Amino acid sequence: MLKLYDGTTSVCAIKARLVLIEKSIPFESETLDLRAGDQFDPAYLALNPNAVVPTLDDDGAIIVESSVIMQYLEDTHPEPSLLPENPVDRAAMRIWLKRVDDVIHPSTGTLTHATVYRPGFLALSAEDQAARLEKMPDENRRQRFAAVYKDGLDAPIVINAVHALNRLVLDMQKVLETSDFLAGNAYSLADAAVTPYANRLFDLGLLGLWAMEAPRVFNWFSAIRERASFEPAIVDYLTEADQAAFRAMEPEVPMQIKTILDEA
Ligand SMILES: N[C@@H](CCC(=O)N[C@@H](CS)C(=O)NCC(=O)O)C(=O)O
Repeated sequence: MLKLYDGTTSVCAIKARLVLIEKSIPFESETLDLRAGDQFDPAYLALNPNAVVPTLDDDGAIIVESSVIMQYLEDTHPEPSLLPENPVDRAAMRIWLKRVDDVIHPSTGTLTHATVYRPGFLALSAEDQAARLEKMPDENRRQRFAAVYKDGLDAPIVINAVHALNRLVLDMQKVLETSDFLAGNAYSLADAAVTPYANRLFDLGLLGLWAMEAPRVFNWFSAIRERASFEPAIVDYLTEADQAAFRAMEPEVPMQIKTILDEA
């Protein structure tokens, strides 16, 4: 059986889980505790040297990178197809996947770690904080996390992250004015790739900031939440501790983000 190394709230792992569940592919989850640092375990690093989830083990074939995993699952389990039929929509789907990887994922990570996960990091001793950052193999990632743990929403990189997410929602609105889904009129890998990020904006209490400007995004998100894959891929994985971490977020965060948007 396929084995997915994942994390409960991990946006990238959710991309993989959505595709597995949309395609009714049986799989076993090996859930890593990312806050406890399971991703730095040498046995896991041997599978994924980037020290991130998800990682897919298909009978010994190790596949990393969430967008690659999604497309691998499409190749190995082509039915039901999550590829748009025509090449133009297919190209649009690939652009969404690329945008998520290049821009939306780091921007969302910046925002989530500056708000939800910062208190847990700051509660560590200075030595443990330094050790935790040092373990991250990717220098850019390490610098980004160090900046948001130090300054929270005041870190200068937060401004770029908020603008990137603003552009995402507005571009989704534009596309959804003429089609039911992000890459044509059928659900595709593009929708699965963007879902965890829209859901994270929702969980951070931020999606409402675009209620007036992006009504189609709200319709799309409602339709996504009603799909049979949403609960088992996202909601059912949340632990009490995950929910408590999101609930403990400072209530003024949405206003702070709105201020950044208004200052643009
Ligand atoms: N480009 C990678 C990014 C994976 C990634 O950043 N995963 C996060 C969870 S969404 C992670 O494992 N973080 C570990 C950490 O925070 O140390 C992918 O798409 O698979």
